[in-house]
Amino acid sequence: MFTVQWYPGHMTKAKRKIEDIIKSIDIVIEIRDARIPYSSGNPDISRLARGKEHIIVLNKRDLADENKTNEWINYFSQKGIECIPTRGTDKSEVKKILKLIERARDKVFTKRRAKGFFDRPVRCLVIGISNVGKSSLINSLSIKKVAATGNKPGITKGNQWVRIGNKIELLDTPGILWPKFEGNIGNNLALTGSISDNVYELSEAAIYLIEILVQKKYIANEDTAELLLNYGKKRGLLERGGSVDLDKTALLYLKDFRTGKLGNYSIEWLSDYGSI
Ligand SMILES: Nc1nc2c(ncn2[C@@H]2O[C@H](COP(=O)(O)OP(=O)(O)O)[C@@H](O)[C@H]2O)c(=O)[nH]1
Ligand SMILES: [Mg+2]
Repeated sequence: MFTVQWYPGHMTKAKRKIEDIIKSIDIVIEIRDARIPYSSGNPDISRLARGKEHIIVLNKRDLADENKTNEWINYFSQKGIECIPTRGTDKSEVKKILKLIERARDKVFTKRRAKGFFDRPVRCLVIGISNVGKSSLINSLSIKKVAATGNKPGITKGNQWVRIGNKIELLDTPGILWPKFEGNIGNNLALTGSISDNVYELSEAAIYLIEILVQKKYIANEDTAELLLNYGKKRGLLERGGSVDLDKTALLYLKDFRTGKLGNYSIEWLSDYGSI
């Protein structure tokens, strides 16, 4: 583990905002990072999604280990949560979420009809912590903007509803969630780029990453510091005296991980957790 000195600013404000908005939402579309499906979750999500239809999207699936992603998908499905892997930047792939949203909408309708209410469009909200792909996903989902449909309770002025299917509306602004604060979650979020690079030592983070990759047998077990040095040498990241520039190398290693250049690596496996 390495030290991440961070405190997500505006946490209280973000909390209040979501709690307000979510009152008028029927379907919560929660985005997580497929490489860290546990760490990219929010500590209060079960409370926030209570009484609503809850869909989990494991985004950035193109960067993750497919087998591990499938294990997580099965896990969430067994818990009764609709779950799907996606690539948020790919429109046709994201459209598959619509099927899940339609199923959730029909469940909402069934419940409402049982209470004697007429059908009205269901309202969806995309939520997730920073950088998981919320905006990309909303862009890929949106077909066209609809005119502002007047004031709805709890919705900040200026936000717009987008019609994304038959009787399905989506708020065009995502809800930003706060992360969990426990164990090595800060570290995992740093690796995937959900936390600013300025609040930890790059070389420590790169070494932490290498240790995980070794432990999960994605790469061979060799001296971690040496691996990093060789990486820098290979990429020509040398200082004036000819020695490897460790900071630049660490940053490049992290970047290459984040963009999938190192390989399709999942940092968190379902089997890492006894029960969650
Ligand atoms: N490789 C990959 N990159 C993605 C995916 N979804 C989003 N991104 C990238 O991740 C970064 C953060 O995405 P963004 O939508 O701004 O995240 P937000 O902070 O949750 O709104 C951007 O550079 C996106 O292009 C994906 O599925 N795969
Ligand atoms: Mg965004």
